Amino acid sequence: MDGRPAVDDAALGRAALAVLDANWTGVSTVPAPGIYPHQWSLDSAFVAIGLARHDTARAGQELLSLLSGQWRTGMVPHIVFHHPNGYFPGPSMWRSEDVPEAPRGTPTSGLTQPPLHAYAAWWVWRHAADRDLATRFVRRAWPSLVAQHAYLETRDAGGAGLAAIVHPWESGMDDSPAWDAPLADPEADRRGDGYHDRYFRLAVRCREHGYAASYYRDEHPFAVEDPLFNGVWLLSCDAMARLASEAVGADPAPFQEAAARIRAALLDRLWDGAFYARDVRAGRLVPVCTIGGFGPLLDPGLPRHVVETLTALLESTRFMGAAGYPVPSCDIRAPEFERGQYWRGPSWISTNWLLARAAAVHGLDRLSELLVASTLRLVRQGGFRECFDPFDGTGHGCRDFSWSAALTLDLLGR
Ligand code: 2M8
Repeated sequence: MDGRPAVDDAALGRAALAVLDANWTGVSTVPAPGIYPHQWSLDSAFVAIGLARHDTARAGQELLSLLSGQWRTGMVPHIVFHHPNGYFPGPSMWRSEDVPEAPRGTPTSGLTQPPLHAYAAWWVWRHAADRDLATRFVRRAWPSLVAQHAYLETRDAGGAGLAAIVHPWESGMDDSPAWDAPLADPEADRRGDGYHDRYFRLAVRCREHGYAASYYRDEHPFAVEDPLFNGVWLLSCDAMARLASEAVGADPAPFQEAAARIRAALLDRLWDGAFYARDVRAGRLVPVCTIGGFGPLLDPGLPRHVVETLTALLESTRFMGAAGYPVPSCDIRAPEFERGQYWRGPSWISTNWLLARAAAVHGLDRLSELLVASTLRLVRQGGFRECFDPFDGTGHGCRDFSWSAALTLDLLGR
């Protein structure tokens, strides 16, 4: 499975860079031509990670360009619209310009996405050929990253130290079955609304309440503590602590303390033999195992017995064990699993990359290598597609998808 000749790697790397060049607008990178013609938050973090070893300046610019859309509340929006057209829901739905805290002249969405940005900034800093340039970039980004982390504290709808997402789009795993129960709504059933009608109505509700943290905390019907979102937040808190002491000359302690708080809350709130999303409004865990449940594995301080239980689940026939092209985004044995449906079954390069990192962090080198090799096999066979059938590797969704190309580049350079 691994042992391909270096010449193949070189060609794959060139192809990945060509995709990123084609998707570069001069300001930032679009996730894919046509379908996603703006700047997405999570995608930009992965793009910066992929560019880190190749182009420090562009990796930094990718993140700074995203942060130009940051709100005064500290929220980093999930989409920054550098031009008005081409995607629904676009600026006329979000109406960020009507919100006093949103930036003027740069329309954005009103939601956020997993806060991978501090980790991406740290990755750029760590791998930069030009350390001075990287340090200047980190110092520029630092106040925005600090504000983003403070904002996440305001999202604690459950009052226990975790950030709650207020819309499935905030998870990065839009159609995951983890959101089915929290989205259940007899009124919407009666109208015959599909997922996307519900998503749209929920986004309109956020807008009608000014995207206010107090509304999210007290009233909004969808408030979910997601293990991936919070695992990524914890990872970025660790990265903030490192950047504070290594690059910025700031106090790392508040970020170390935040990481410890999130770790304790993840174990206390979301662990029940596996990590599950918690529906804050219903006061219960959503009983379906998805790829999101492996998010806390990114934490270097996760207790050993939890790491062992999680990796046994990951390697079992419910995830990697029965899939020729892992890692499926949902437990293969769950009734909700659908091999071709967006985030309900297919394998994704982004989550594979995060899991390969998580395995490496815990010294699980064999597992990490297996994840790297199977991820490279997906793109070698299927190209830089958005996602892949976990049984036969067929590509689905967009072609020339930026994060698939960027993370391939990183895996080749490791
Ligand atoms: C998908 O999400 C967007 C909405 O934000 C969509 O479905 O139109 C997700 O896969 C998300 O994680 C990703 O950031 C975005 C752009 O690639 O597409």
